[in-house]
Amino acid sequence: MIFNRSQQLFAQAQRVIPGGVNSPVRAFRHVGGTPPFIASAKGAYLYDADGNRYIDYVNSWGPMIMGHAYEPVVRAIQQQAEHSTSFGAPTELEVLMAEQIIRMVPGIDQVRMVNSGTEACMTAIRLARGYTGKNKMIKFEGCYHGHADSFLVSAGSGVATLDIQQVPGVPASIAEDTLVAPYNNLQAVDLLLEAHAGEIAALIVEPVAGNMGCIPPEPGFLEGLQQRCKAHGIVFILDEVMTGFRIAPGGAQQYFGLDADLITFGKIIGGGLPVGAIGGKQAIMSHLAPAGEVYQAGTLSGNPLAMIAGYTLLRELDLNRHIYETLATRTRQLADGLNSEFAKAGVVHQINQFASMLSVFFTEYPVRDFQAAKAAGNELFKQFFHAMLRRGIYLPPSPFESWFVSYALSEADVEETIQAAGESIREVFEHPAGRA
Ligand code: HOZ
Repeated sequence: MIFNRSQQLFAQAQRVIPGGVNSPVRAFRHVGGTPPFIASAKGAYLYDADGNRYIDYVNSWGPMIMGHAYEPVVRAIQQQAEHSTSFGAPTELEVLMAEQIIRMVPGIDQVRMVNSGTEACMTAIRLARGYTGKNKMIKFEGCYHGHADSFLVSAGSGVATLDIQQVPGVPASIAEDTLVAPYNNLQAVDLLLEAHAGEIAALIVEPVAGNMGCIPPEPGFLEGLQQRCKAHGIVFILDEVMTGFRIAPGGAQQYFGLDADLITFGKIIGGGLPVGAIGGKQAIMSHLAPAGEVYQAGTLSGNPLAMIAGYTLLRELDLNRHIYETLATRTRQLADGLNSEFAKAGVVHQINQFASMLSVFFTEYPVRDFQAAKAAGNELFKQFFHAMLRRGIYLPPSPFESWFVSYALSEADVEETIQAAGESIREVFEHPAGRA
């Protein structure tokens, strides 16, 4: 594969953009090498600036659930653009969008649109604090809720990928209000509840973690959190930026039969355009300005292009619910195929799969929390990653990110990926000279 144009662009980018990218994981710092600069994408495939084709397992970190440049979404955006791209004033589309989300996700009374998952989580915490009059919150090691100050403690995603222990610029006075427990560990939560009785405003969790690789919740974990939040008057927040509309039409709230107080959404509800949202119970949501005094605002919030893209995608998902079964089946086929190739090559590994999310960890131990994810064989991951990339398979460039499968991925693509994985793992083991 030739990467000349990407190499040129990366060199050029590093002169004018910090690290050459607009979001850290993209820089390939963890795996090394040059990130392919993407020129276009269609369906299951990405095409880079050198004309290389890749089967995409990043899918813009989740939202491309139907594949890239999905016709109904593209057409809707084109038509809306003719009517202007921003008003900074209310539109009918925002109402339709809120109604659509409320129809699909159980237990939500109201929705506020924002521009990213970060904004959604940041607003959810402010709202929980304003509503309860308390400051502290509980989050889980390796979970990532965007880059607002309060969340950058023991965070996954790029913070874990770059191995940043403490983020400079986050005041200690803010970080100390963030209490951290290991994922899948209710006993640790109980200790925090005891030590900080009456001080905790909110508990936020990724119902299926996707920012320390994919780590599913163990049976009873989410239900246990919800029960403790209700018992202690703590606002229970599900961060569904990754799981929302992906693991089920109504996300984790529906899949696990939960009743969260607030749910945050991102990416997917913009069909790939920049969007986020907070949904939740009226009793809490009514504290947001202008109904209440918890302030939050944005000129681009409810942007018409983002609304039409998201509304079109959500309606398609709502009307074609069979796609969730296909997505899960295809992802299971992928997991089974990878398992068998790694086993044939004698490589110790764990594959965590949940619906259309998946992660490969090169370790013999089950990966159920951040410590286990960090302990998994990262050197092997890097070599495997590059061997796959050379074979046209685009994986997340970090073991701390989940793979995402799209509906555009065919059985033939899955087979191509499994074959590439077999060749890659053999190359890494049998021909060390071929290692990246
Ligand atoms: N933090 C994002 C995934 N969890 C990556 C964002 C990006 O680089 O686009």
